[in-house]
Amino acid sequence: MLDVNTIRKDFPVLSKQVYGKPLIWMDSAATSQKPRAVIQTLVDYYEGFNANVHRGVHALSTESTAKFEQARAKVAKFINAKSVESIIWTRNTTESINLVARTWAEINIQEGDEIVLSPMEHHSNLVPWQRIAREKKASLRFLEMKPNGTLDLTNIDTVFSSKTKLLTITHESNSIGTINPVAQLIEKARSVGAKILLDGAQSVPHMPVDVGQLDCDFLAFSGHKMLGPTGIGVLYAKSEILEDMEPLFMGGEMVLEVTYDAASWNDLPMKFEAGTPNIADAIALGTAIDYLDDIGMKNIREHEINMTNYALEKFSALNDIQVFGPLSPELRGGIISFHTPDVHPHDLGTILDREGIAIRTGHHCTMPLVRSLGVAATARASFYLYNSTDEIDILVEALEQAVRYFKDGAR
Ligand code: C6P
Repeated sequence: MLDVNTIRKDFPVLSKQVYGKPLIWMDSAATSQKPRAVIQTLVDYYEGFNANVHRGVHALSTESTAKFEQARAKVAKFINAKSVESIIWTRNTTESINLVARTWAEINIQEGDEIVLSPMEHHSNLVPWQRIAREKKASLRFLEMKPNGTLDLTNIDTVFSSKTKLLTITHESNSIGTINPVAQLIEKARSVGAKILLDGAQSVPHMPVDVGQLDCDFLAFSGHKMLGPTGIGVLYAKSEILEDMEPLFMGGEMVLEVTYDAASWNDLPMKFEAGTPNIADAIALGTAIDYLDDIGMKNIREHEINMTNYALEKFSALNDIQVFGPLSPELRGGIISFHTPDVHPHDLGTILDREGIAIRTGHHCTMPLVRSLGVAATARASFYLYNSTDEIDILVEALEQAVRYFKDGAR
C-alpha cells in the first residue's frame, strides 16, 4: 500500500486550489506532476554546475557530464538494459519512434514488407509508419480488437508472416487503458524474424518494464509522464541494431573524425545525439527515476490496480455511463475512459474542472480507435501514485451531478 498522503506532500502543485477547490490531478496520462526533488534538480543544475557536456575540461563541464551520464545509467538500470549505450536521449516518445522510422525503417523496410500494429496506437506510433508504408510501398497490418478493448489474437497467424518486418505496438493504451499481451506478441514476431518496437509511453511510468526479459528491440518513452521534466525522452534499442543504424541528425557531438569532405560517426550513444543535448532535463529525469525506485514500480502498479478496481466499481453504479476497455484491473492501467450520451465529454471536462478535477477529453491522439468505439470523443481520468480513492469518490459524485444536471435541463 502506498502512503499517498505522504507522497502528495512531495508534489508542490497538488496543494493548489482551482476555483477554490483542491486540485485533483487525473490527467497524468497526458503529463504527470513533478516532485520537489525533480524541480530542485533543475535549480541545482542551473545554479550550481551549468555547463555543456562532453566538451570542456573545466570543473563545471566535468560535473555536468558526470551527472548527465549518471542519469543515462539510471535509465538503463530502470528498464534493465544491458548497457548504457542502448539509451539514446530524445525529446519524447514521438521523437524516439520517428527516429526508428527515419533510420532503421528507411534501410530495413522494402517494397511488399508488412508492419504490424494494434488498432489502439497513439498517432505517434501510427502516422510515422503510414509515411514509411507509403514511401516504401509496404503495408500496415492491424491486429483485431474485441469489443472489450483487448486484442483478439485468434487470427494472429494470418496477421504475421515472413513479410512482417516490424511489430510496433503500444504496451498500454493511453486511450482505453488496455495492457497488451506484449510477451506473447513479441514471441510471435520473433518467430517470423520481425523486429519489435514497444511504445512504452504509458507503461514505463506505471509498471516494471524489463527490456531484458521482454526482449524487444526498441522501447520508446517520455520523461514527462514519469515525474520528469518535459523535453526529455528515451529511445532504448539493442546496441547491435544501433551500430548498424545511420544517425538521423548530423553535426557536433555525433562525429569522431571530420575532414572537409567526410566524417565518421562517434561511438554509441553519441552517434544519435547531435548538438547540445537537453542536459538539465536528462539529469532531472534521473532524479525522477530515483523517486520512482524509492517507491518501487511494483508498488505503483499495485496501487493503480487498487485504484482502478475501486473506480470501476464506482463507475458501474452510475447510470448511463459507458466505460471503455477491459473491466478487469489486471488487464488495464489506471486509465478510465468513459462516455455518457447525456453530456458531451468537453462539457463534462469543463464541469469537472470547476470542481478542481483535471481530466482529459477528446480523441486522445487515437482518432481511429475512438471512432471505432462509436463515439467522437471520450472523457478520460488517469491515475498515478499521488491519487487516492477519496479523489475517485469526488470525481464520481461530480459526474453524477453533471449527468443529473444535463438530464434535468433537457426535460
Ligand atoms: N499521450 C495523452 O494524453 P509524447 O507526446 O511524445 O510525450 O508522447 C506521445 C505518446 C505516444 N504513445 C502513447 C501511448 C502516448 O500516450 C503518448 C502521449 C498523451 O494520452 C498526450 S497525447
